[in-house]
Amino acid sequence: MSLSFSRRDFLKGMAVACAMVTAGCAPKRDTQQGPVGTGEADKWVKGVCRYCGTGCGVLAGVKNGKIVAVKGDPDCAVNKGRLCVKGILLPKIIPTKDRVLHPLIKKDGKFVEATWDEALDLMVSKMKEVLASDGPDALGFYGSGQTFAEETYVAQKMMRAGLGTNNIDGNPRTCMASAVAGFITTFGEDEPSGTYADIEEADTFFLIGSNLAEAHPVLFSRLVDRKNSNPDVKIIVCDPRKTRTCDIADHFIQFTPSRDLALMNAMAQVIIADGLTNEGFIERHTEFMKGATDKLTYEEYKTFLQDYTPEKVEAAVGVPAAKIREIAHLFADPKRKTMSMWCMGLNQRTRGVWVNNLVHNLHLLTGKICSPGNSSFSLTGQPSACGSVRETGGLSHLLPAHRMAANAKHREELAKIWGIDPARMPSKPGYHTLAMFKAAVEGKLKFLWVMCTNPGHSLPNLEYYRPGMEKVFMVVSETYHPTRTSELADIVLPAALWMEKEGVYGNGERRTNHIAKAVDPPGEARPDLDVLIEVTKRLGYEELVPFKNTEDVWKEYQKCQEGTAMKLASYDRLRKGHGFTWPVPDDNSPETYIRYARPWDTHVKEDAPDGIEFYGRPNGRAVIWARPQVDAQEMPDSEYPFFLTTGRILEHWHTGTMTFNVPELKNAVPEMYVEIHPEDAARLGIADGDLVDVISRRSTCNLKAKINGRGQPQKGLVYVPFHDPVHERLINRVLLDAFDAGSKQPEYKVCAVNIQKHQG
Ligand SMILES: Nc1nc2c(c(=O)[nH]1)N[C@H]1C(S)=C(S)[C@@H](COP(=O)(O)OP(=O)(O)OC[C@H]3O[C@@H](n4cnc5c(=O)[nH]c(N)nc54)[C@H](O)[C@@H]3O)O[C@H]1N2
Ligand SMILES: Nc1nc2c(c(=O)[nH]1)N[C@H]1C(S)=C(S)[C@@H](COP(=O)(O)OP(=O)(O)OC[C@H]3O[C@@H](n4cnc5c(=O)[nH]c(N)nc54)[C@H](O)[C@@H]3O)O[C@H]1N2
Ligand code: SF4
Ligand SMILES: [Mo]
Repeated sequence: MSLSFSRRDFLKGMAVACAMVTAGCAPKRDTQQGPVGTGEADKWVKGVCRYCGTGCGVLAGVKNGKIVAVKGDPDCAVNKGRLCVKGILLPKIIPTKDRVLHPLIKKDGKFVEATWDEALDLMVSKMKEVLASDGPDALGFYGSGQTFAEETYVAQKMMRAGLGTNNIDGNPRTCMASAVAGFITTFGEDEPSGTYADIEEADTFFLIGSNLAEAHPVLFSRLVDRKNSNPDVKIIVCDPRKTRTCDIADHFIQFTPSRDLALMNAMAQVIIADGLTNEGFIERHTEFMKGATDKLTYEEYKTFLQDYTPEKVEAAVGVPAAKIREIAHLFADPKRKTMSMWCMGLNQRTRGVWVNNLVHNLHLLTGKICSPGNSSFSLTGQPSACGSVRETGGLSHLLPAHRMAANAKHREELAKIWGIDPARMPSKPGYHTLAMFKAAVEGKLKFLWVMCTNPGHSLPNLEYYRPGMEKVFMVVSETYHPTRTSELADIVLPAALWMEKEGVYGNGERRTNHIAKAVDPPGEARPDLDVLIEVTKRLGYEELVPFKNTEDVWKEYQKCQEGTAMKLASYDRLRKGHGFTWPVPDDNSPETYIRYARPWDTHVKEDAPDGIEFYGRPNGRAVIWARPQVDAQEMPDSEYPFFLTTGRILEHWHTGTMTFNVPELKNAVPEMYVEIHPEDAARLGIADGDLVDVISRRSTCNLKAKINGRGQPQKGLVYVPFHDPVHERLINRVLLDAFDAGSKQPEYKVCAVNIQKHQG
């Protein structure tokens, strides 16, 4: 090997190692981070990281009844001992000055401490009053992908079987709803076919609308390891903005926001035209559709794609035709295995479901699915959006174990398990998130229980929705106070935090993992599950909650899984193990690596062709969808000439209640900012650090300009991380609340704004 060659390799290796450090991960798999904290721990208790959907296993070091350190669980397959900077610093979110220690009741506009009895008496009497005066649909529950599975399971049972309404929704609506609908419309069942283990098998990675380096840092470090271990691995990153994830990209595709439908249709067109399809797979395992019931022939689909040749779309998409051809060939190369990963760049869109379908299309056309390294993988955001909401039935249209509220057979099955008259199960789907908060604004919703989420900060178009939160009688179960939601509450209930209670999380790769209780909660804070059970009893539905502990809840929940392809591991196995990817058909079966394919998934018929069967679909075939390009609801115009997109940074978590409490994270990025392209900034006389007005049809924010920062938007695009709770920087006031007609997920990723240097 020549000197120049090895030097280039060395430099490339360095760039990759630097990329991992910027992602807050140690560069080597075998260098386990030491625990942070003070003193030696007396014992180490097994759990899962509190933050992202990666689902890293942790060990919490306990001394004198306090968590003094956290380290990665070396036996958890997700992270093998590794953690990112937020995970390592977890002990610091617990003993903070803004923990809520006692129930609070608002009297004459001021919060006063109350006993649990006083708070629950008031809450339950209000619920009964509303039930009597306005009926069950005037009550609502707004939950979270950060609760434990047991908590959401009980919450939805209380709302449906108890109160008699499907008005239970949660923040996964703002996060995963388009991915759910994408999986269901394509494969007939929710959640990915593969797991993270595909990262170590794939040769080509197609990342679109995911900033893995900042939002899933430990998965990013696995990707970096994969690239380091094999020089032939190629990474395509598609994003309207250059992000830290692009540091390891071989191809960075910077396209016009919301034009990725055209981009992927063009890739499909190239794949077919250039003979890169897997015709046998298409023939045996797929069918073509356009509307919900409109079948298409393969020929008609090819005709549909004629509008999307790379040459026809290159100007609109902002990517040269030759580049589109190049990445289509790389994606489809029959000698390579391809894994796609995406997240909010696709889901948070008015065409979120369609754009999810289009990624699946690319895998189905090439047959690159259902084998190791070939995977169409939607990344999950929250630690338990899958485990606690998609699986337990925590959305207004869902029932436990992937059943549907509108399906009479599904309701009957559940009523039987719950020992109630099926007539007690409401058939009308409840309010989805934005409809629920709109009903509060309009005075139709009279009572709302918010648990483990902060909608007063995280909903879009806040100038419209916040007054509704003030108007409705709102109970907020929270660990910290004040938050942008708890400040609007009538009652605040103090919640035990992560590892102050026992429960189960389910991560983005179908991995169910158990968190043991390590320490007692402070003050009078209680686990949300205890409060849910007590409120259900006080409402008079004692028979619905015969649960003494979390395991009792799990056992009943497991009964709901009988006869489905979504069977989860037993509590005993979960307690002892380090997570199991479902289906786990019985106590002796191993976890499942790949769904819909033998030998892994035993739900597949033994004689299925190629050992593959998409059994969620009536005919066992996955759908290749003809979905046209449709732009975002609000595109720039002469008055609002910029695209605004919002998202995340490594150090902070959502509404900042936890991460702004950690000095190291807060000091790293103390306030949020607006990223601007240098040419746009120069044209408008804006220098780095200047205060800028970000103005939309809804509202205005003032943020400092960031030019050539860690994220670099294309010309005509600005980007704001949404973590800042301070009014002037609370960017969700500026966003519009358009949503996908199918998934009802809001379009956080695209709207139109103007920017100007702040005067005075
Ligand atoms: N540090 C940290 N990590 C987190 C979180 C956190 O708050 N902080 N939250 C977790 C949660 S709940 C979630 S949902 C995930 C989110 O994880 P990601 O989705 O990876 O993160 P985001 O920053 O929201 O958005 C990803 C990218 O979408 C791009 N984008 C904008 N418009 C478009 C478009 O039109 N098309 C496409 N294809 N892309 C576009 C943005 O430029 C951005 O880089 O992160 C999880 N991990
Ligand atoms: N502009 C913009 N807005 C967005 C997004 C975006 O990309 N851009 N993304 C959307 C997405 S994907 C998501 S997931 C949402 C997230 O939005 P939210 O769910 O509103 O944000 P979090 O800060 O995660 O809220 C969790 C709350 O639960 C509290 N908490 C922590 N542990 C416990 C517990 O054990 N029990 C109880 N009761 N409370 C607890 C925390 O203090 C915190 O206030 O934001 C959405 N909003
Ligand atoms: S990657 Fe996600 S789950 Fe893992 S330590 Fe970081 S925040 Fe926690
Ligand atoms: Mo999310």
